[in-house]
Amino acid sequence: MNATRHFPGRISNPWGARTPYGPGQPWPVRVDHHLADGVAVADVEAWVPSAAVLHSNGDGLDIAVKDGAIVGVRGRADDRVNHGRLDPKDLYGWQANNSPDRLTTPPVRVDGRLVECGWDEAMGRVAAHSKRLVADHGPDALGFYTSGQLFCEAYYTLAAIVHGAIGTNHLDGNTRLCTATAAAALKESFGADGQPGSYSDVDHADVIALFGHNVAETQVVLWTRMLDRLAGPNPPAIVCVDPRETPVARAATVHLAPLPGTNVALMNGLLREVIANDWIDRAYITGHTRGFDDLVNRVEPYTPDTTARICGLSAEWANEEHVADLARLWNLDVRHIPHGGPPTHAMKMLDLAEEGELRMLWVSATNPAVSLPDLARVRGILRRESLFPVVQDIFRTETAELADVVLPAAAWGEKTGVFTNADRTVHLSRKAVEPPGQARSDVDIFLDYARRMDLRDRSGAPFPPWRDGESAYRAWQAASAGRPCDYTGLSYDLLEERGGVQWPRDTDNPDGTERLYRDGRFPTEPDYCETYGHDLMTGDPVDEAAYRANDPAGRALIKSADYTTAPEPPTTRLP
Ligand SMILES: Nc1nc2c(c(=O)[nH]1)N[C@H]1C(S)=C(S)[C@@H](COP(=O)(O)OP(=O)(O)OC[C@H]3O[C@@H](n4cnc5c(=O)[nH]c(N)nc54)[C@H](O)[C@@H]3O)O[C@H]1N2
Ligand SMILES: Nc1nc2c(c(=O)[nH]1)N[C@H]1C(S)=C(S)[C@@H](COP(=O)(O)OP(=O)(O)OC[C@H]3O[C@@H](n4cnc5c(=O)[nH]c(N)nc54)[C@H](O)[C@@H]3O)O[C@H]1N2
Ligand SMILES: [Mo]
Repeated sequence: MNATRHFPGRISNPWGARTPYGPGQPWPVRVDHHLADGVAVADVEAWVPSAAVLHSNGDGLDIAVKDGAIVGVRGRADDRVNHGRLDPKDLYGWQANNSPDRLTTPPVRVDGRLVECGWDEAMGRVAAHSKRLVADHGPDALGFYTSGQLFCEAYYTLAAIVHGAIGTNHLDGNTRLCTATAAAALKESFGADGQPGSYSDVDHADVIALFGHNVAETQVVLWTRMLDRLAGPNPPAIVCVDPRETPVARAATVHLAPLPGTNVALMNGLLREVIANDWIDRAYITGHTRGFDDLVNRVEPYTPDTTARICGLSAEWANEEHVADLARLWNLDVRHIPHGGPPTHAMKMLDLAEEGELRMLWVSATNPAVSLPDLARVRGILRRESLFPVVQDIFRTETAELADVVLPAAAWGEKTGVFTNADRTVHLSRKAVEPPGQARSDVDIFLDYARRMDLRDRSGAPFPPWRDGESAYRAWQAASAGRPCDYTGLSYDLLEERGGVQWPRDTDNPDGTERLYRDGRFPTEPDYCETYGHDLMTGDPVDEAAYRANDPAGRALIKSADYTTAPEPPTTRLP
């Protein structure tokens, strides 16, 4: 029925052949695969369930294994995210696993050069250095900078070690450069950061608006879903807001190209039009939201003319109760868990390192010597004598070259773990092959560190109490119970059997939850919300008393802001 296809031209045509469909119809299955040269499907010894981790789309796939090595991938026809399709990163990204320049043995810096040694020497140095810094300068001398590309088991373990046992707030991720803005906005409006919608919304939408999202090139499989709707009967209209002429812009019904950094003015202008034309559901707004009147006043000055002029168009971690819950769960002293303010911003950690306050920075699965802003300064700080950088990666990256200790990690396909995509779909990725040389999974590296640091809970038992990825995941499931992102129903076995499932999965939603807030109730109650929010203009946090006094009682919070000019407006030299 569904021929498995091999597209040799998938780099030049990332989206593959069209399978058109109409509104409300199921998206047809198209199973893509790619195998190494000379390997036939019949040669594959095992297909190991996994999903793509190289972008936040989470395409379900199986890893092909032969003679203990990854030899290819095949899309999962039954996966809700991709219905079998794979993009170029999915099809070819696994080749990096087999690359000869993978890190296999931990190097440490000796007389200015990185010299390979064993794990004992490398981790021994990291633990000894950490202990010395904590003793001499306190836990805030240590900083940790991680990634959005690891598995849930590794993050939860790292967070438990850093916030729980070491007790520093200096933990940030590359998501700071990335989707942290969207997560923060969701918390401000809905009290929690789960994305309310679902990729299956594409199947019935009349209009798809893509605001500064070049989905065609960055979430390729999601764009094929949109292209298949566009090729079918009654296609949706595409609205693209992007200063550049992207493939999305070329396919769009309407393309608005505002000057970079003028989005707030444009959105305010669009909201003013929507309100002025009464294209709104007043009963829903009254019943389920707070702040609409403020919004009306705020957007009033953004007439089409004003908006067009500005845009250059022709037109946290803040809820005390949650911290106490964590302390109970982890059996730690609540005073030990830093929660006076949000975790330290990555750029702030670099400021602290420059000032000599931060003396160790442990970087995992991110390459800040390439991806942070102001690179000359970043590299200068990483080279400072007073800083002890530890880099945990699968390759000897630009950042690793500046490290005092480099820890070789097992890559995707070489370890088992769970991760979640942009529409809340949770996937399990099973270990398919052994990691090269002495490389170890990220969660095992963090747990080894915790043991060498001799971290303990209040009753003196080793902390974290879990031993490996699977037990870390069970601890995370327990921590998520009753929270908006409840993972308790998403066991490894269930995920292996079903492919992707959207959190939360509970007795009411045995197949996972397609859309959040269908009943118009939002997790904004003061005892349940993840943040009390901020003033969007000044950034000042709203305090608990003020939030309680104006209890939204399960309504969503409509917040608005005036347009302000960007701190660094585009110039002809830096467009
Ligand atoms: N092939 C590939 N895919 C990837 C990745 C990758 O490295 N390679 N990375 C993954 C990751 S980590 C992420 S976060 C996603 C990112 O995916 P996207 O969100 O699509 O991000 P970008 O391509 O960085 O930017 C999207 C668009 O925003 C436009 N833009 C810039 N400034 C403005 C502005 O002020 N207003 C508006 N409206 N638009 C603006 C840019 O012209 C650009 O076309 O991609 C993921 N997918
Ligand atoms: N100029 C510019 N800068 C940008 C962006 C941009 O568009 N332009 N985009 C921004 C965005 S959205 C993002 S998300 C960031 C991304 O920036 P980075 O986080 O630096 O992105 P990557 O290069 O993907 O780095 C990931 C690192 O993790 C390693 N790695 C892969 N798998 C594993 C594993 O299993 N374990 C371990 N320990 N390591 C692993 C890889 O070898 C790689 O070195 O860049 C941001 N910076
Ligand atoms: Mo990103």
